[in-house]
Amino acid sequence: MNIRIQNNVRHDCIGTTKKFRILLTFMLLLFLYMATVNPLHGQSYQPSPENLKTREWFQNAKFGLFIHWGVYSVLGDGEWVMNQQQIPVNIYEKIPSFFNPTEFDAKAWVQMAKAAGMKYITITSKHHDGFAMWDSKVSDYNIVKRTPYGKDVLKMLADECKKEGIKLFFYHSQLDWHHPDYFPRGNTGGSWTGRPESGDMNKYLDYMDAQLTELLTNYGEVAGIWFDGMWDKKDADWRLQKTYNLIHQLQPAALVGSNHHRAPYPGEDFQMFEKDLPGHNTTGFSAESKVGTLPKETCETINNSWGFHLKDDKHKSKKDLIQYLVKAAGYDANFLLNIGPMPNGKIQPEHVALLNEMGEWIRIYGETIYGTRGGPLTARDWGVTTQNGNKVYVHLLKWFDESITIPSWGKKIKSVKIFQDKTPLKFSLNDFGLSFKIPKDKLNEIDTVIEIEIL
Ligand code: H79
Repeated sequence: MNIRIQNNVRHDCIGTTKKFRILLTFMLLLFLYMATVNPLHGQSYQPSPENLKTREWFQNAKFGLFIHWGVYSVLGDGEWVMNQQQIPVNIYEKIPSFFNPTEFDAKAWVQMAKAAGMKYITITSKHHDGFAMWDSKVSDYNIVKRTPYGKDVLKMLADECKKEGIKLFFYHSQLDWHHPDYFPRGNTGGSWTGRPESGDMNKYLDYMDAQLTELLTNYGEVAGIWFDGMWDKKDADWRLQKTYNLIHQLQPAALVGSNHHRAPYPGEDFQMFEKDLPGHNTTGFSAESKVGTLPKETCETINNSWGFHLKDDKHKSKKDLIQYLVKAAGYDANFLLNIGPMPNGKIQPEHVALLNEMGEWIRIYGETIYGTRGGPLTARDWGVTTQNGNKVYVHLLKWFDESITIPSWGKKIKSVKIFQDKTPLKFSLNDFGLSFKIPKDKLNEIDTVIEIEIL
């Protein structure tokens, strides 16, 4: 009886193994099928060594300047004005003839970014209105052919950035309210644009790839392409792999990122979060977004607009902006801070002043931001931590008491100091965590930075 039972058991075991093997083979075949057929998720992507080097530079850089500049600035109503005011293509096409930014000074822009402590610039090559801000040969809907200004601002900026050691990214809109082949149309840029009720999306994507080829061929080293607009047609075939491969072939070191508010697709090298820290969703854009393992960036506006907005005076404060930079670093992300230059090529003086104030702060505290990674403790109500080697920086963004206990993270502590003047602080590692005392006069309204040396 015992033997029979044992036999039965053994027999059953063999059955299970066989079933398991069949299931395994099936899953392997399914995986191979997905890998070859699924155009988005199945492709394996191996970033080149140059690309990995740029990723590391990017993570160390921490702070960049976002620039939204296009012919829309003439109307002073933001970069969405064409859609918001439902201006048909044939009327919108009149705007470039008024765009004459005679005060544009690439040197002044780059100096401003440097003075703010920014290490890179991301500028709109083409926004949703479809207007090219460079000397494109693929279409004459561009700054050189259609504006009285007639000069290639991207070229001037690229040359200046190169001279000054600032890296340059191009923001490029996949969504296009102007091109007739952007069809079927998405959720924006509807029939009011006056475009034909037919078109060939593949032709549009060929056009986009041709324009990207220009940007990645004629403007020297490009740090990356910052895509936006896929969300306009969520289920379209965007031929991502073809476009991403093209970019990686033309400039292997360039990073690809896309503001599609989803988990990254193969071929992407960094992940961005619009107006939110990674994992947050105050805007409602990031509901489907999953925080991945790629280098991260969060972008935010200096007032409430991306493109120049005449009536927008909701400028953020110096404190808001510095604290956002610090929080981003604590979340292991870069901060890409946006300004929208005016139609004359100048930047609003309030914005220049704010950037200068950020620069003053970062000249003192840069060591606690640049080159760091998110620290051992995730964000808390009181602030965040950053880390570089054996130094951990505790950024107290909201703390008014003379002592604090933070969770310990299993490291022995060599010293605890006020970062700015190296005042040593009394500390103790105890059952509740790491406690230290901060003299009241050392508490800083923006960020009390504590430097902890670990063993
Ligand atoms: O390029 C910037 C925006 O133009 C673009 N992404 C950033 C980086 C963007 N596209 N969509 N959105 C941001 C979110 C959409 C916001 C909208 Fe609206 C709310 C579109 C219409 C209502 C904001 C407010 C834009 C126009 C009015």
